[in-house]
Amino acid sequence: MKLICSPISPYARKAMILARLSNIELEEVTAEKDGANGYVAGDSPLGKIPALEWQPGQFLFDSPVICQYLDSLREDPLLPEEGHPRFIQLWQHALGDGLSDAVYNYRYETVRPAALHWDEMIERHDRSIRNAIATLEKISPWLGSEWTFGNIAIVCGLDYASYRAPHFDWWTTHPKLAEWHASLTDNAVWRETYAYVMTA
Ligand SMILES: N[C@@H](CCC(=O)N[C@@H](CS)C(=O)NCC(=O)O)C(=O)O
Repeated sequence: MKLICSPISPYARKAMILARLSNIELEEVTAEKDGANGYVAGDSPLGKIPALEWQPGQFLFDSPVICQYLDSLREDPLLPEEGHPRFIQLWQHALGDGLSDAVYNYRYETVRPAALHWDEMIERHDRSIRNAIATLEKISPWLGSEWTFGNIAIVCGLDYASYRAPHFDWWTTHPKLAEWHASLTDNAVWRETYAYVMTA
């Protein structure tokens, strides 16, 4: 199967991690951005990545759908089938994705020329990032040190936050979360999918 992606997309990286954990072979194709069209090779009408060619010429999106599909191919799916445990995992996954969304939106508000900055919107995204990280710090003792459906999204969100918004310095200000994060980074799957080159 072909995954249209970018190595720095936290959403695409979730699918890359899940595929590796599940021994699913994906052809990872880096999409090119094309102005107003977004990622044109994405085969998503929204111009976004990731997109997964799950049937010839047919593409699944967005990343939670792709992850649930890849997980459904496993003999032992990570996502519990039903009930409370399922929705806890989906909630944790949404929290990780929500952190990525907030960092993504924050970045696009702040990379504009200063005259176009909208301070209230920057503040809005800043608040989401801080609140998401504070919530993660609180729940970190219960997340466990293995790749669950939720933990995949949380690790991707935190790494993306470290890369795109390093001034938040979440790993210093939230030590329990930093310790939890470290417990999931000493493995081949994390290393193989980590594409960020820190400049600061
Ligand atoms: N909710 C979507 C978000 C995907 C998304 O925003 N991807 C970004 C890359 S990290 C993108 O394609 N941006 C291009 C654009 O919006 O033009 C998902 O989980 O797949």
